[in-house]
Amino acid sequence: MMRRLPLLTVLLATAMPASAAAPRASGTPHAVTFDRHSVMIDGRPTVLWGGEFHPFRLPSPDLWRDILQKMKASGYNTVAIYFDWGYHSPKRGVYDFTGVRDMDRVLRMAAEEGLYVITRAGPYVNAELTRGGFPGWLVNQSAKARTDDPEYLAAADEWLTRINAIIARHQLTDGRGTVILHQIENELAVVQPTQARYMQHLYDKARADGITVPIFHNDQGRNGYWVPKGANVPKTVEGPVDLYAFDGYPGATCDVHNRPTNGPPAPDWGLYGTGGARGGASASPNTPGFAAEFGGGWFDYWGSNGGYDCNAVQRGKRYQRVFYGTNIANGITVQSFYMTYGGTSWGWLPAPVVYTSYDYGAAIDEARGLRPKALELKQLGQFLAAAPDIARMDRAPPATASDPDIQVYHNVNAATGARLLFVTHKPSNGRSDDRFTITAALKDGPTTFPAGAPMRLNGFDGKLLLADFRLERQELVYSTSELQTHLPLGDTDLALFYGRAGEPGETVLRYATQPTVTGPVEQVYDAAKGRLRLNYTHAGIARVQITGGGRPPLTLLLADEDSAARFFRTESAAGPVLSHGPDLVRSATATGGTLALTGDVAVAAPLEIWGPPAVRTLRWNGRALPVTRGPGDSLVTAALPGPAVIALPPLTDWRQAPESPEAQLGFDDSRWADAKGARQTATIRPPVGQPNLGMDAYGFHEGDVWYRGRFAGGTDARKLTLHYGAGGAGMLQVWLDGTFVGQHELAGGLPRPITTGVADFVLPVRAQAAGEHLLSVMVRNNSHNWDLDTDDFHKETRGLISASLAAPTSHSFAVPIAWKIQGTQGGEDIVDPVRGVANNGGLFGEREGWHLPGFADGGWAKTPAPAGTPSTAATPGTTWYRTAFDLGIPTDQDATIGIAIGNTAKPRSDGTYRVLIFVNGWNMGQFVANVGPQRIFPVPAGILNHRGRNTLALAVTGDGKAGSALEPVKLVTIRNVRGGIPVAAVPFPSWRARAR
Ligand code: IPT
Repeated sequence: MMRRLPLLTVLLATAMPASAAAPRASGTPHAVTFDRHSVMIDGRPTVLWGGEFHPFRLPSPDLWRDILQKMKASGYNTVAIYFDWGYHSPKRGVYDFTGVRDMDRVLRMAAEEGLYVITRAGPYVNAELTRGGFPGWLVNQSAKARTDDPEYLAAADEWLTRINAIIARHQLTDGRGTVILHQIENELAVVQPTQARYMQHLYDKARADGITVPIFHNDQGRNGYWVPKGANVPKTVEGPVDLYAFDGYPGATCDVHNRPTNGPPAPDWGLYGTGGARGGASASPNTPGFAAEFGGGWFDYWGSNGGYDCNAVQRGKRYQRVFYGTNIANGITVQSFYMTYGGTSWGWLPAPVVYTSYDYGAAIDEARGLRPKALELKQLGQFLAAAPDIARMDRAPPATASDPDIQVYHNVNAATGARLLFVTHKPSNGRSDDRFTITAALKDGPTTFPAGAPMRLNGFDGKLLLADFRLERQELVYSTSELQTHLPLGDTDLALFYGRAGEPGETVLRYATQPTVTGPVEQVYDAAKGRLRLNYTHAGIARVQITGGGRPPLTLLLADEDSAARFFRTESAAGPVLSHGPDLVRSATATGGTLALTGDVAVAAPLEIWGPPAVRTLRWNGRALPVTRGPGDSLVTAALPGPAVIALPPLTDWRQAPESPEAQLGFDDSRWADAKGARQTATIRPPVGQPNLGMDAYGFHEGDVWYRGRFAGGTDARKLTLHYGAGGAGMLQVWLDGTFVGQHELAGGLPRPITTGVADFVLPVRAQAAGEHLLSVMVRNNSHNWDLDTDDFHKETRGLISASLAAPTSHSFAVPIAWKIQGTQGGEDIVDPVRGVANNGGLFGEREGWHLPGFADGGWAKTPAPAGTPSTAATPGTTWYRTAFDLGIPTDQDATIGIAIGNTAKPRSDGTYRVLIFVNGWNMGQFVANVGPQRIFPVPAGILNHRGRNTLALAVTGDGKAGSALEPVKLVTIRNVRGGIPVAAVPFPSWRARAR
């Protein structure tokens, strides 16, 4: 039963921008336009507050909803999604949008969960993906990528025709979805005429394919590249876009030892900027400030010391307030944080610059848990939703602080009169502890506040304050506390303000006559000005009731920062609901007097809610809960139970089998391709006269590739030199006539990894004996480079580039070698279309299906545990281990279980080996013992069967030296809550079912 709203509320509601309303696929078309301030939906200025999420980095489609719900609950109204061309296309003309690749599904879910979507379809995306998202087969084009060369355009159009059609089905503009903006290309920083024509082609193609929302490009920094035509701003490059957007990752980072560095202050990339296109003021004055990517963490690299937790802190709490707050003050009304959920670069997705985990230090960690910074983001996002006036602000007369170490940005919305006062240190990376007052020309005239105890800014911090602001049916003169949210509760209004624990706060409201105030605050009523001043200290949650004074009653919740961060706001059909207690509130459904909430509990706590007055009974995750009246107008339950501890089985009953039979003389390679004459498109080429050995030319793009080379023995057959390309922390292994000769690894991770190398081996003397000899070489290709600089870097050769066998002093290629090559089973005609192109390389075991559930490993040797003891000493080459285990995670719990290898406290081992980890046939990542840093590999529910049988297969490749055996392997619980959402098993075709 809904109460009738007073007329004033109805009027305010219709004037409310859409950012306050949840977007849905309503069937009703919406106009998406923009002006210099903001994007507008049906004419209503709207701040888009977004975060990046890559469905391809979470190969369990039901969990996409989990991420989207967590984003929504964390205050976002927008999700930005890259689409990875290569993920969908194993072969020219072959595309797959099913299962884990069902992009219709993620766009549908985003609409169902009430998030706008920014689609970023490439063709090039970067994103720390192998080839920056280009498909494997594209490296075989001689046309330069990201130009208007017809060969490249024809390939790009294959992809665009398909992905544009999917996106076009989910646009806000026709009411069938919530796609609101669309990006073409990504960071195209070469701006020659061929790129201009290419951009025009992409724009025209998107329009021809039915994309009707505004189109933009993401500039690599504020270069002014690809700004809308007609603004004539010096030093900019105009192009076929409707909006100009840029990315930026300013601020503090972490050094190689994970020590925080004190970075520069937050840049003024909008209203307060100076210096033209590259400096401050907009490169595109007629379109909104738009940061298509702004640092929400940073990626981590092979050989690091494990930088994600440090990045989460450096680009986390307080950084967000200072940097994102500075953006807000600069009128950047479209902001999207990269990443919000990074996830996992499973299989062969990662670019050489990253390892398996793409956690990114993002607000939602790889195991799908909310980091503390997510709770702060929620406060910022809810603030923007609560203050839609911010979508349309300009600089107001300067406000000053009484302390020179403090700066105050002062903006005003000319239509509503609302003011934003953003307070930071001067410069904003200052860390001093300051107490001060602010003087600003408010509606009432020049005002110095607070009147009570001075404001405080202690350390690296920023505060977004409001003044002259309409808050439901109340009028805020100013507050030194930050607004988190406000909502109507029938006849009463509620507002939640917060501040740093222990700091003073002052809130002034306008009342025609003196109201009655109850609660732990000091009050002063100024009858002349009609203003009520409240003074208090932020500690816990103070509840204040204000009645009378000529307005509807107001409940003020005045909380300290951390207490406020635990409130969730959800929208039910009967009105908004504010909840406190659970660790996540996903949804609220009102039916009559019952309010049904869903969410997660990590630690048992009572639930307290403020919601529509008709609500009398509560349900939590489907169960009815007895409620009592809380203090004021809330309802309170007994403690909601936390999760039960999950008992994980030890991994026992292993079976083990050696592989690398390709090294043996008797191995049959008669069906392998001759590596002698393929077309050459790679950027690194062999010396003249040498064959093209690069794996891609033979249709093998991912993971391992094998070569067998035959030569005639002789005195020159002494020194073998192999030039090869293998991506980040890649390697090769060499055998002569079945005997292991050695291996070579691409040294070091470093932020920019070494991706090619030259390996020298002195061959055993038997190579000099007359007759035919066999070289067997396995190259572990840890992926292709990105094409960040538009220089075809993604075409750098993988596999062998050239081979020379000669006397040590000779520079001739004395001994000819006839090579054969074999990689992924089927090459581009992948044999496992369910798991897809990223799942498999060309290990013998992969070609034979040893990684798959149901593979008959009964004939393999039993081994108690694949631990690195002398009795299980390693052999050079690859050895497989298989086991199965059962899980029985309670149905009402959500957990993330990981596979852990060795001593998880250390980033690196002494042994030289690496492991491909297959869970139910899905390649969940690579452990490289001597490089690191990742030792725990989260496996998403759905890939992992939480309630039943699982198969684990490990392909261990090492140098065979003592100490290079596999270290102990175990299951670990990374995260565990009571709650979650239903997750269906991701299909895991077994060995029997496999097409062979
Ligand atoms: C920029 C890219 O647009 C994005 O795809 C991703 O690579 C990201 O940043 C870094 O994680 S790259 C730019 C900062 C050079």
